[in-house]
Amino acid sequence: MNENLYDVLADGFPSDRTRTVMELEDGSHLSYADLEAQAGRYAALLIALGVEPGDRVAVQTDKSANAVFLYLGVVKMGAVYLPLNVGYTGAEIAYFLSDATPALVVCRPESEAALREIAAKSGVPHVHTPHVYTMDAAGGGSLTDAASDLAPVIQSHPAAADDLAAILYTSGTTGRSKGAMLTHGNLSSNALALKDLWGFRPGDRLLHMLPIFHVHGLFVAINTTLANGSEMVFLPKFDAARALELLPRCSVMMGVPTFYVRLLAEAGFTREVAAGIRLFVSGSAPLLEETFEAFEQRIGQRILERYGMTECGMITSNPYAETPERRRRAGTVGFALPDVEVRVADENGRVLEREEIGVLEVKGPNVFKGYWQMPEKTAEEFRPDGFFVTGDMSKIDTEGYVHIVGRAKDLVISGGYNVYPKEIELVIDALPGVAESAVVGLPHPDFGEAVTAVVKRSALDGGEIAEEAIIEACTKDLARFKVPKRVFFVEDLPRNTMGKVQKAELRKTYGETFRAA
Ligand code: MLC
Ligand code: AMP
Repeated sequence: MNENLYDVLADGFPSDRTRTVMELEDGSHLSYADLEAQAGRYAALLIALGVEPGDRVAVQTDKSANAVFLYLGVVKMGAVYLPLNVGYTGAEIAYFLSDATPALVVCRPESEAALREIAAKSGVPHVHTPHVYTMDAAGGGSLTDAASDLAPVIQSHPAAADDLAAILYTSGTTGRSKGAMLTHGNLSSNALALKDLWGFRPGDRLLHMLPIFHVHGLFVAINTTLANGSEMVFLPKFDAARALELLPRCSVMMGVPTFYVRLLAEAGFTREVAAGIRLFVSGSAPLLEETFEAFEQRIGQRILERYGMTECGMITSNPYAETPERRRRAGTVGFALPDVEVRVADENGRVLEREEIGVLEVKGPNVFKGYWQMPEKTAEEFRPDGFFVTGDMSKIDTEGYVHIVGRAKDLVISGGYNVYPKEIELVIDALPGVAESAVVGLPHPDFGEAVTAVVKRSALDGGEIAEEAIIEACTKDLARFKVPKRVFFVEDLPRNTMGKVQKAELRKTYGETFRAA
């Protein structure tokens, strides 16, 4: 049997391929037949261009139906899909391209010239022939033009479950991003598990407002919907007012906590508006208990919180079908998915008892194959018995619910996007006028956490650098969601006796900064 993810998903496509797969912003509909034809044409183009199974295809484009079909076409012909956040700057992209050496790059038309230059420097082959193609926000551009006359590929590349389907970059504690290698088996096991676990049924319609270059919007939302052969209302981005208009026509919504905070800020978000939704899912960042409770009070539904990460897809979920003993519980992320094992261990790997706090470890068909070209890093993060060490501080309570109580890794999650302080600190420390910096996440009413920098100026360089200059410099090098929302200056960074910066102290000192906002 072909274990290509595309074929696994296609098993769930409706037998009547004229059925809708996506309704777009302008009200137009695309069918499963459109999906098959367009994904097949992209697959044909890649093959014609000499892209081979296992080659990487890097894609930095806006969210569109064709961007989804391109993802499916890449997977179908056996290449490895590498999505990149449109917020990433040239400097960030240069690293990804040099590390992943894709055979083909697809970008926004406005970044074509810059991407060509970066691709040439990064060793992307055939750049002169040209293997840098464009896709605009509506899904048009040179890639779609080149594919338009081709006969769609029908047969998917025969892939084994262990073959790579995608690489997603996740920032690292050292400041260098790591490419998480996800296999066909990783992605299909997760899609099939979620489809069953969350009760996907005929006629479901998902409100899709997430970005599609990360696990949540790409794999959890899209793969699960396709595996069920159902529909998505597919919007370019989250917009609370549009959500209010569309919710009455949908049955499932997935979002990061910021989506739910913003919905609750709308007076028009009422029980009536949400009455047709059978499932609201939250993840990618902790959902505050107060949000969970306010939502239940206003809407009469409990948000289902689940937990996952780039390396593992979805790991745990609160129950879909609730019983008096097993309800969706605020502040917990529920239970391991079927076939997934979780345990809490100390830093030496000793497994802890219920209620004891340690680091969550995961094993199962969802767990990635390793970091792209980083065998040592990969080995460091796996236990000898195959469990992956997530870096999330957690406990499993006496009833078996998993709680994420913090992070062993130095990580900020802002509006569902991960930001590794080290990456920002490296940019700030390189500025003239800066002696050193520490970046922390502070509580923020909208984003959950806000990236904040605390800086010690350097007397050597005049000692005058201002907050605006630091923010401006960061904006040049870093995606906007990583740029500090505030910068504070100190005489000295607080350190412990080992000389390590005490970030907890900084979080306490500046903790109220955004609360009133
Ligand atoms: C936008 N901005 C952000 C930001 N998003 N700043 C910090 N954090 C963010 N997440 C910046 C903008 O650049 C702008 O800055 C300013 O904030 C205001 O923008 P906005 O219009 O309010 O932002 P908006 O477009 O509404 O975006 C907010 C958002 C979006 C929350 C809707 O970030 C989003 O869709 N997040 C979802 C992220 C996600 O999908 N994560 C899943 C990862 S997978 P300026 O300076 O230009 O004014 C994963 C695994 C798992 O984690 O378990 O799922
Ligand atoms: P990413 O690397 O972008 O995939 O982000 C994964 C990280 O997001 C996890 O390691 C957790 O720290 C965090 N995360 C995801 N879902 C949740 C959740 N429901 N509660 C708390 N943290 C979460």
